[in-house]
Order: sequence, then C-alpha cells, then structure tokens
Amino acid sequence: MAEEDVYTRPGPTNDIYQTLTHPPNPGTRVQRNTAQHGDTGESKKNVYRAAAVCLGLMCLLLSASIIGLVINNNHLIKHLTEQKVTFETTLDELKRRLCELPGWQKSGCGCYYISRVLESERKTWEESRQYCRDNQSDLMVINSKEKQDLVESLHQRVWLGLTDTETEGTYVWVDGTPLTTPTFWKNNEPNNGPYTSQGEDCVEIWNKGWNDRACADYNQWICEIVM
Ligand SMILES: [Ca+2]
Ligand SMILES: [Ca+2]
Repeated sequence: MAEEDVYTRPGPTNDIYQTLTHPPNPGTRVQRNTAQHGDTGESKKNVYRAAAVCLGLMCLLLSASIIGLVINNNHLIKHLTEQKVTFETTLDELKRRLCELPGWQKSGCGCYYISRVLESERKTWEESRQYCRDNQSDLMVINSKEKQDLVESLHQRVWLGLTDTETEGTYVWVDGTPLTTPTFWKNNEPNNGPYTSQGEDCVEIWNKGWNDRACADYNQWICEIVM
C-alpha cells in the first residue's frame, strides 16, 4: 500500500508529468505570438509617426530660419547701399573742397596739383607719390590725349604715375592698369638709363614727351584726383 501512495500522491512531480503528457494547445501559442507581432507593428508605426512629425517640425523651423535670413539679408543690403551712397556723397564733397585749396586746379574730370618749381621742394618718385596719397590723390595717370595735352600745357618737368619697378620693361600705372593706353614717349625712350648703374624705372614728362628716369632723382610732380 505504501508503494501505491507514492505513485498517486498529488504534487509537483505529477504536475510535471501532466505538463509533459499534455503540452499546451499549439493554437493558443500562435494566438499569443500573433498578438505580440500586432503590438510590435503598432509600436513601429508610432515611432514612424513621431519621426515624421519631428521631421515636419524641423522643416518648418528650417523654412522659418531661411525666411528670417532672407529678410535680414535684404535689410543688410539696403543698409549697406545707403551707407555706400552716403560715403560716395561725402567723398565727392571732400574732393570738391580739396580742389578749391591753393595749388589745386580743376580740369575736365579731374583735379590736379602741380608742385612748386623750387629745387629745395623737389622729391623722389616715391616721395612724390606719398605726398599725393597724403592728400587723397595719386600721381597722374595719362590715359587719354586730353590728359596728355593738359600736362604738356604746364611746361613743367614732373613725375607721372607710371613705373616699371616690378618688372623691367613692363610699365604699370599707379591705379593698377597696364600701359595699354596711347603712349607719348620721347624719341628713343624708354631706354632704362644705359649710362646709369641703377637703371630708370620711373616716368616723367619732359619737353612734351615721356622719359624714364632714375626713381631716386629729385623732380617736381603732379597729383591727380579723378572726380
Ligand atoms: Ca626700367
Ligand atoms: Ca630714359
């Protein structure tokens, strides 16, 4: 009888056997898995929706930023344009007043200063140019026959704003333009001073023609303000 009690007594051991002999209904397991997959799909949709909303918001913010930048840029351009007009007006007024000072004279579209004849006041080409720059001008650029006629009419020997200091034989005006304008060299000039050791890299007008001359020589000069 004791042996029978062992095999019929309910307990954890018998539960295990029942589970092994009667496994859970497979259909139930499939239903639970399907429900789990449905939940996962819904979660993914929610994530996608949230991502789409975020992207939409970012696009809106970006568009608003671009519109703001365009508006600010337009304001900046308008402000700079107004400043430019003010600056140009002030500069024109300054040039006009400068042209009224003693020693300056207006001619055509320019205003000119011719240094005095006194030998003690003559300057090298660089010193002459510096004088012009200190007075809101530069050495004269001759880019037309009218300007050549003007400087010839002065009957002075003066430095012009033309040099080949950078590259021998390649002349450049002080405003940066190359010598492609009409030229008015004297006969046999420029010759780069064949009888001098330092060469001749700066240009003067002398007796109605251009001559290259040693830049360190002392000379009169002519400043120009283009109006
Ligand atoms: Ca030269
Ligand atoms: Ca010469």
